[in-house]
Amino acid sequence: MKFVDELNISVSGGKGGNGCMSFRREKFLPNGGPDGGNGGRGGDVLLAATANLQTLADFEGRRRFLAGNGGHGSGNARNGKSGETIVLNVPCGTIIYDAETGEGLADLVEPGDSYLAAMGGRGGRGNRVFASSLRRAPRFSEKGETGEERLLRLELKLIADIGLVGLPNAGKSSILAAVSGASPKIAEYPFTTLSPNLGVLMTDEESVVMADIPGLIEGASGDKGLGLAFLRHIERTRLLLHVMDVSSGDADIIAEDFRVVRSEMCQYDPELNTRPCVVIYNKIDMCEDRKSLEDVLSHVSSVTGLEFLMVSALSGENIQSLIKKVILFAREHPRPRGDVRLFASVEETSGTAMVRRRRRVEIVSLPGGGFRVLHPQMEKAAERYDLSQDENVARFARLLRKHRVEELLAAAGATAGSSVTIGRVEFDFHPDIDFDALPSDDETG
Ligand SMILES: Nc1nc2c(ncn2[C@@H]2O[C@H](COP(=O)(O)OP(=O)(O)OP(=O)(O)O)[C@@H](O)[C@H]2O)c(=O)[nH]1
Ligand SMILES: [Mg+2]
Repeated sequence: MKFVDELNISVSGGKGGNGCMSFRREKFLPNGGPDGGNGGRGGDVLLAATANLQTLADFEGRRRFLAGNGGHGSGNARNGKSGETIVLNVPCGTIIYDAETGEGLADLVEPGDSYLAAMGGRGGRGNRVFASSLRRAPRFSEKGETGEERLLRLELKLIADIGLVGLPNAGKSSILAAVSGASPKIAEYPFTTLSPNLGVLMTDEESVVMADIPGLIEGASGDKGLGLAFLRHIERTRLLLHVMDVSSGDADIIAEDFRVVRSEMCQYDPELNTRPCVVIYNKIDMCEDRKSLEDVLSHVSSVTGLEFLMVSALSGENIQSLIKKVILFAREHPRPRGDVRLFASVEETSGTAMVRRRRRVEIVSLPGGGFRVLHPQMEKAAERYDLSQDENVARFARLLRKHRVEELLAAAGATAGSSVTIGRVEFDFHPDIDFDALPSDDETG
């Protein structure tokens, strides 16, 4: 399957169902009470991390996701059904950004981590809810709110404990295959690996995840070869295995190989060169003079100063020692849960999405001469109040008065007849409405 590690998607919560205005109608009961039910909540869109995926390729075909709408309320106090929530599965290591602002929203690391990406709209209340001892026959209901709509950028940075780096053809994929259950493509030509492979080393107590990425070449940081775009997938590892083909037995060639890879990693992120690293001298089966190879490798290692291991992925020589080393390292350096999260914890993040912040009213004058009122609560109310019902018009007017919108509009230069937009509602400005003449109501939303 194609490997995809970056893309944009748009998500929308479902619309809340409308509340219903209705009165009980029964034989011998001419003036039944209000019995309009509430609209159902719109469904949410959630993103959830799963260990079964290793790429965002599933999103290639479809980029727009809408949760289900809530059902409308009806008479007889029947509430509408909640809209269907949809859960989009993403690989572990998916980072979610707001595509418009670039703000980081969540980092889904562990299987099961989830993020509330778009909340469904609230259902409108039916007239039954508004009945009180003073108002026995409310002749209004609310409309459902639209769901949240967001454009998100998903970026995958795989989660692995160990990362394999090295020149093309060094034997990285062969090492991965030798130590784990993975079976990546292996071939005698460079750039066999075109996208990251993950392998898992299982013991009775633990499982260690190893990532194999395409080979790095000189100039990778200047976009040569394939390697650089994939270095991000070893960013979140705790140990690097630098795999080198030592079949030449030549100290200069081997030292140059080391230098090239380290310098490319450094140009991507200098921190990668301070990451714990074990040098894996691979293909030792190809050297006949083992003694002189050992001398060469000891010399190179005295220069690099890094721990090393001589192995053959092909014959299996020293592969058990490599496995032991890797497992010991993982055991001694466990990944603290949550350490790679870039943002507030997932729970908090989804919490913030639900907070309705209070904001000051802002008036924006539009190029065509009209005005737009910006205020989340009023925008929602404009949507919720069914303004074809007189009582709702009165409620909405009272909400405007509560927030002193009239004065603000006048201050901004609005005059009688100016067009005013709040959310999706547009009306003419009439600064002389006598609010006190409107029917009394304490429900101002
Ligand atoms: N003789 C010998 N050949 C090996 C050994 N390990 C790997 N090879 C061979 O080296 C070639 C490259 O191996 P890969 O595992 O594909 O190398 P890679 O580093 O993943 O290469 P890219 O994916 O292109 O970066 C293949 O032909 C392997 O069979 C080894 O220990 N001994
Ligand atoms: Mg490979």
